Amino acid sequence: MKFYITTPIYYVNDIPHIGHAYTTVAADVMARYKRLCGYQVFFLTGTDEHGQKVQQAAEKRGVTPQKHADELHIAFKNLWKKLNISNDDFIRTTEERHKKVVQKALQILFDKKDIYKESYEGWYCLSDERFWMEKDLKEGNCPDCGRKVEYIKEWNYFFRMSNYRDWLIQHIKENPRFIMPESRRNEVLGFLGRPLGDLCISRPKERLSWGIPLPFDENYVTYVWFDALVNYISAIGFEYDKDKFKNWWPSNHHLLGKDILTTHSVYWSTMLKALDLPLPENIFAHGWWTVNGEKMSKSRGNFVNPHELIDKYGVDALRYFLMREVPFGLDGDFSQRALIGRINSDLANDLGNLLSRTLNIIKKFKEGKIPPEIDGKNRSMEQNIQEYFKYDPTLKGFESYAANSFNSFMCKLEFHYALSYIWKIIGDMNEYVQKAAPWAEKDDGILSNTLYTLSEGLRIIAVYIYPFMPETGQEIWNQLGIKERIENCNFKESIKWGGLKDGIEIKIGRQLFPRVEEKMEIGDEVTATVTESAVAAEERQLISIDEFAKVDLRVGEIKQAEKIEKSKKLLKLKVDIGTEERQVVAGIAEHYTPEELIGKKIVLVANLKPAKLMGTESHGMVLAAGGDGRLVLIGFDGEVKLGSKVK
Ligand code: ME8
Repeated sequence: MKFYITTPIYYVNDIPHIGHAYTTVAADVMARYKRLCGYQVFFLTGTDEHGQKVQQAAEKRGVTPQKHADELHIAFKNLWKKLNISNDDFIRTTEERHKKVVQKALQILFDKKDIYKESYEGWYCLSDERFWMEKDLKEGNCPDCGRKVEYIKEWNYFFRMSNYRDWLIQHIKENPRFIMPESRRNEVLGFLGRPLGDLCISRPKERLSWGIPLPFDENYVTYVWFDALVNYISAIGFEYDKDKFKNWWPSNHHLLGKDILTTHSVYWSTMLKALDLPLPENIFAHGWWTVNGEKMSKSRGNFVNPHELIDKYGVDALRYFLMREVPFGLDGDFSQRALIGRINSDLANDLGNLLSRTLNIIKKFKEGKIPPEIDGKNRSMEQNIQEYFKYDPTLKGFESYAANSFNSFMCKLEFHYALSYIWKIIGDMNEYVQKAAPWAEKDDGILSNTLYTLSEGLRIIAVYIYPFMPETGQEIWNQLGIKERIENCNFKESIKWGGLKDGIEIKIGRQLFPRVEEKMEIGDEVTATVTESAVAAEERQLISIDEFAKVDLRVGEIKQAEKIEKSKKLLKLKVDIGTEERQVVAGIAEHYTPEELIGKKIVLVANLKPAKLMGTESHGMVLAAGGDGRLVLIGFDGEVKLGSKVK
């Protein structure tokens, strides 16, 4: 079973931004998933280093195009490393292995008369590097990028693309998965419904010198798109490594943005047909990211640099956000606010808390070791879960149910569905832990079952999220005390219930996702700081505002105070909370004399379960702050009514 996936090769005219990161992360998610599923995977990315754009960028910097490309392609490699991209190869179009294949492909087409020379005149867009017919221009400018066009007349070489139009229409119609999503497929069919010209594949050297020379005419270089598209076959050995090529071609997915759908679905498909090669199984054109509603560009100053986001929020938070926020195929708008929202809710609250809660309870009640699943004299695991899960899928059934749905989402590149599906299960587990309340469980068997259920659920979730968040998936395993690396496991095997061995020692580690505090600034700008995770894991247990609201805090006044016999620390207080007087035992005898307490306004926890301390009943708790061996009662800065709620 083999799987070959590609990203576009990116122009080295500038450094990469989140748009480039988007396609590459998506390809990485698929590559990692398929590897886990046992596929032999080839994941290709790279850089497009010829053509006018790159030549101009080099001129601007006052360096040769080669030096420029040598320097700039590193920016892409560095970003992919930082994003944990697991590409198997990185192709540069200035490499010999690529140039040779481009020339070979040109020669094949020239020899079979699919390439011919003709005089040509028309409107040329420097930025798009293509000719337009006068009727296509928009107010005299390029209909695609809106920039100025030049009138050019020259001899050039052409590829007989028009010959393949009817065949291509039929291929697209017969293969619904060839172009995805469907809306894009219809767009291409619409484009092909109009007359299709031949493709100009050369540029005279006197106008553009930075390109691969045509093998049959040294006065010309190859059109950058003909050069670039060939990367998908040059990297895997076309015409120089037959076995390698046979193993990998045709590719399973070409992932790209909607901006370059025509070049891939029309130019590339017809080029392949002319070369007698089968077409890729799928070309997937995803949507476009804008930033706060605007097109991203350096000149607008809204260029989103992935390095900064990774430094601020972590690599997996960014990977998760890109894959979860927008359905793959639709356009999306990037804002830090949305990113922070995802981090705080999905990652910190839902996933991070679930792990830290589970592990801390295991630490506290089970000496830090994964407890066994079933205690003979107690309820079975199924009973345990069924009680809390009234709906399907139960956690236990999730290995088959979830795997099927998850796999079908992944095969359709519906990353957001795959993730929301997993987050539904994470939500179920949070509900489960809340209802099962293991911290209050007295029955040891039930407690063991609950804790096993939670840790085994987390172990499996880690496998599911690993393709999206490789570091987080592995970190969950590490903290559960599992020594293996997820990438060395088999997906189907590792999602089977019961894989977690009881008795292993957990290793509570870093907080998975620290909450990010959001601070609004002028306009729509958001600055954010990551809260430090220095506090011990137990203290980091965050609660929601609703959970906090469960504590009934009231203003009270101490009416009476007396020592409790034989106790050094305890005082018996009578506290007036407006509607009633409460008897409360407080451990403040070493810090206050009974007399000085009378008339003090204090904060009382009014809904605490009654307790007996040294034989005296206590109906609440008085709040005090400690430090340097001294306890100080919490009071008020001004007048407050007895019984008012403290919020
Ligand atoms: O077109 N939103 O390179 P390129 C989403 N060299 N994706 C975006 C994006 C955005 N705002 N901006 C860029 C080229 N992308 C050619 C490709 S392939 C044989 C040659 C992504 O550097 C998206 O994948 O302009 C888009 O198709 C690609 O970067 C364009 O990269």
